Amino acid sequence: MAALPILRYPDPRLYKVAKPVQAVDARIRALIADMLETMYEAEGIGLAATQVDVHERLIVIDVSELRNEPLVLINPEIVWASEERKVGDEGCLSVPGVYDGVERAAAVRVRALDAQGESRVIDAEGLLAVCVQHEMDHLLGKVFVDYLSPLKRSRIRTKMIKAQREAEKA
Ligand code: GNR
Ligand code: NI
Repeated sequence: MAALPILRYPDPRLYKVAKPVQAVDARIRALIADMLETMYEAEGIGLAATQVDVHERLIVIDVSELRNEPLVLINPEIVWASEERKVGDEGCLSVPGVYDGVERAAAVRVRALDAQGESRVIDAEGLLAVCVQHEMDHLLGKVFVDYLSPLKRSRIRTKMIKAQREAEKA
């Protein structure tokens, strides 16, 4: 297993649309292991393959307190979303240090394949519902800052590019 580098906003590769996983084979299982290691090392509650520059529909999530309840979603589809919507503060491993409110469905039902390639249905509410929607957006080439105002997004872009330059100097 190995932790993978995480793409940082505004890297254009974060805007690529992921393709379905064709087969849950040894390559995908190795990628799942690497993505879980990457997520735990970065202390995130979720990670989409897009963020590690793999453009296939694969997500790992762990919203548990003890960080011992990994969830793997392959080719996820939202089959139902509540009419009720909620605004919650979000952050992203690809936009470190930025947190802002995003409105999303309060609850969703998702169908996906698990790490064994078995079809599963997951009912999500609260933080899990937020995380599933945030990760599925990544697979569509969307980052949470895309929901913010153009002014906020432009400030975030400038801040990220500056931080990147500083990191390269160091
Ligand atoms: O670690 C993460 N925390 C988080 C907090 C609120 C809403 C969404 C998230 S997802 C984020 C990890 C990440 O960037 N996943 O793509
Ligand atoms: Ni994210």
